[in-house]
Amino acid sequence: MTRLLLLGGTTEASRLAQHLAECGVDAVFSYAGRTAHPVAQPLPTRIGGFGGVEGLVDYLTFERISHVIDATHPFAADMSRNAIRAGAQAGVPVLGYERAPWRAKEGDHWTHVADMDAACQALPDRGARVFLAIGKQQLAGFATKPENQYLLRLVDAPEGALPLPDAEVILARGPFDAEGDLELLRRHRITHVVAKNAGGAGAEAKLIAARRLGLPVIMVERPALPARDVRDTLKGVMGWLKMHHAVPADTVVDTVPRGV
Ligand code: 3Y8
Ligand code: NAP
Repeated sequence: MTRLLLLGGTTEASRLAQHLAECGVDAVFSYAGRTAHPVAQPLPTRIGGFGGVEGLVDYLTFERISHVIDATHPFAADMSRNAIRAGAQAGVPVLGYERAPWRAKEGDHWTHVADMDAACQALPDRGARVFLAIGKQQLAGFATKPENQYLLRLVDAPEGALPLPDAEVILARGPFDAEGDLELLRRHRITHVVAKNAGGAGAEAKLIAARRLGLPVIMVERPALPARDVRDTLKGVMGWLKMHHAVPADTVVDTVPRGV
């Protein structure tokens, strides 16, 4: 009996949820509860952590989950690591639905760094106008360079003071478009962009805009994950589900992207 757990929170997860709903597959969509009003999904949806690996093992068991599709963001490494471990303990197959990392193209001026501390070190000590397009969970480290000006793009307004003395906040959820991000970088006279190597289309706009303006990008590489089954397209995910007899052999495996 097929019952999928879809760990979401990305554009790809939302597209897969749409396809699974259209195919009538029994699936539950899961958000961490990071944002106040996450986008509604066409599947039954749970919100909040599971309670670590053990909590996820219990969830898989009690909810009789037959397969897990981890379509979380490449920087949601704890969730992915927990899913791999819980799946192994519960005997439930887990697939990573992981978009390929971005690669620098002609005209890009990227500096690759391993983590946020290195990203901060790569910035000038003062006088830079930095677009910190990394959300709000990893801002504290940039307080070591308070003489730069920071532009933050967040999903929800921050509760309380930000750890940066000279920061401006704009609220937006994405997915974003290149024209909008070009206008944003110009309006704020940005000199540097800091980005996570998220991959996918939903956050690439700022990189396209930075290329057109010849701006340097400090690119934070994604955390390493343990070995696991991985597919990077919706068609690949549906093929994996068929291989595991989780969906009927005649299930549609490809869709025309719905605006994403
Ligand atoms: C809660 C669900 C969809 C999913 C849309 C994608 C695209 C827009 C780009 C910039 C970069 C950033 C951030 C970003 C993007 C998509 C995708 C993506 C980056 C939502 C969502 C949730 C989150 C969590 C949030 C983090 C933050 C990161 C903002 C929903 C909108 C910076 C990552 O306030 C907070 O605490 C925000 C936390 C994790 C990173 C951080 O460390 O702060 N995403 N983002 C999910 C949950 O609760 O499970 O609210 O609807 C999803 C999306 N965010 O359905 O179309 O697929 O990548 N999200 C990064 O990539 O650097 C913005 O501004 O250019
Ligand atoms: P994380 O650091 O890897 O996970 C921290 C804890 O949050 C997990 O151990 C788990 O709690 C819970 N969690 C994470 N994702 C969950 C999900 N989809 N459903 C239920 N619980 C979840 O995660 P994160 O980086 O904060 O990301 C949180 C969410 O935002 C994910 O859905 C991710 O796809 C989305 N997102 C993240 C980023 C990013 O830059 N990190 C960007 C875009 C979207 P328990 O241990 O209690 O189970």
